[in-house]
Amino acid sequence: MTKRLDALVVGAGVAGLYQLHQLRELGLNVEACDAASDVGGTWYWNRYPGAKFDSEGFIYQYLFDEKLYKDWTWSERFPSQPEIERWLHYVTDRLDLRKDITFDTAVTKATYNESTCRWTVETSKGDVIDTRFFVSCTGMLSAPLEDRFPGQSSFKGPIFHTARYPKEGMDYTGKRVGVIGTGATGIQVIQTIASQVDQLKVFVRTPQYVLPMTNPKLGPKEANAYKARFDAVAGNAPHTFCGFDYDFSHVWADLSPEERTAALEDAYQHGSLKLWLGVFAEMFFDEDVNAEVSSFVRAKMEARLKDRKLIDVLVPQEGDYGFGTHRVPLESNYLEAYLRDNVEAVGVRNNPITEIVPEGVKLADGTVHEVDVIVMAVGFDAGSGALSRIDITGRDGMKLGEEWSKEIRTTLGMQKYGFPNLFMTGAPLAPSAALCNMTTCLQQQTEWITECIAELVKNGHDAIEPTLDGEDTWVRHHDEVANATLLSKTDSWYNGGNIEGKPKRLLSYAGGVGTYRQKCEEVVQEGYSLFRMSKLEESALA
Ligand code: NA7
Repeated sequence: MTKRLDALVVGAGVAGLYQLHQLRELGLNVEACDAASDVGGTWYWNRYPGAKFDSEGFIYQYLFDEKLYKDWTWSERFPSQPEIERWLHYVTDRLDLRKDITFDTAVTKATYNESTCRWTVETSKGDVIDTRFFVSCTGMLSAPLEDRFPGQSSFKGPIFHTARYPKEGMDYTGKRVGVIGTGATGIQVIQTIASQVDQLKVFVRTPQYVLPMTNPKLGPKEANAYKARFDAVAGNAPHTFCGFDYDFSHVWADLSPEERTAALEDAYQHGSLKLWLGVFAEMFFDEDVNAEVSSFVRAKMEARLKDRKLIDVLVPQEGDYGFGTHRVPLESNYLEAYLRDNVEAVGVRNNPITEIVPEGVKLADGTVHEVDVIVMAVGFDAGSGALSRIDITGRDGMKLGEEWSKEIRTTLGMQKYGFPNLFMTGAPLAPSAALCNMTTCLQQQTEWITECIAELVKNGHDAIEPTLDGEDTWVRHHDEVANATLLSKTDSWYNGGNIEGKPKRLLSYAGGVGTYRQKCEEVVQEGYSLFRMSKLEESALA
């Protein structure tokens, strides 16, 4: 039997939970579904050892409800996955969301019907849903690159992607473990399991700049102190460059060399992402500034590693790529893990992994590194991946996956030309994980979508879709901002460079969270410029 809804929210993570709440408050007949067996999204799937925030807990929370915020207490500055998952359960229960969420249900197909301005959505359970609004909260980093190497299925031990880590955990005692990948995820895994395993081989391709995390436990005094700052945080974070509590604090040209070093040192000691996103904005635009900041971070890393061979494999060298031009991970004694006798860094930049064989990991020169378990921290098809993996057909038979395999375009990152009444969060060309505290961005995007749907309903319209001109305008602006930065020059998941053949474009909007919010508001004030709202009879004729 076909279920009829006003809105279907796909995903029950940070965005989906709040989106469901808002659309329900609006009075819509709305439900959510999720492929997972419970709420959490990213924090449901990424349960690998050491998974945790790189954002401070107090800033990652929802800011729309002061009591909801203050009734939850974090136990440490950068909480770990189990605590984060518990927080999302707390939110779900407080907002009584569970009754409207169907779990273990993936959307497999969605087709727009021009004669009704509605979507027909099919799920892995065989359900068919007829909905006016199809709201994707599927996450920016939720399509794992699971099949990365030939021969994976031949491996004789457990092999898994970090985002599909076994729920029951793994006992590493006496095991020889291989970890492939040293992005933010691999680093958390490596520093956590190094002392648990018999032997750890880390396969390192591109060296990675890292910053140390300072992660004190929070007692009642510290918790009360951060909660007392609620108004300041809620007022400030949505308007900063990256949605954190801090913003760029210094102007490079105004400082002497000594003052610059002092500012960098001060931010380094903060033990957060501040050195990256809260000191010098010039670092993102000016190659000379970037080179100096890169050399500051490099010196810190080299001093900890000491060993030249390790430095060559693990530390980006001059001319490699600039600090902060892709995701900077925080770490806790990650570099020191390589100083242990049971840990080996295997450089695979010039001797790549060619295949997985039953005994382990085989490199181009024929060497086989024998291991019992392989952890693949190899990343995601970011931004466009989750929706491209669903068979989505819009107007005139347009397929979203096909469109994005040619060029990744959206309007404000929240809609796509040719796909009326499809709304997206955490999608390409909006600020997202790359350069934004995720909860700050997702709150704003879901609120914008709710306001847009309310406006549409109020005016008796049936459909909204970007105009082609509108989409061109946004893509042009996005590219102008992106190309003025050094971000587009480094390949990583930020620009699709981690996947062969993926069209390149910076996936996250680089103009800043505050600016993006302002632009979204301007579009509303201008009567949804960039978009076209239509009534059923008009849209059927169009
Ligand atoms: P990332 O940041 O995309 O990192 C993936 C890592 O895996 C990175 O070190 C890659 O090296 C490595 N990788 C990928 N493919 C290969 C092959 N074929 N051989 C060797 N090494 C490989 O993913 P994460 O999960 O760490 O982080 C994603 C985001 O999730 C993170 O930024 C947070 O925002 C949350 P490469 O750099 O491509 O040489």
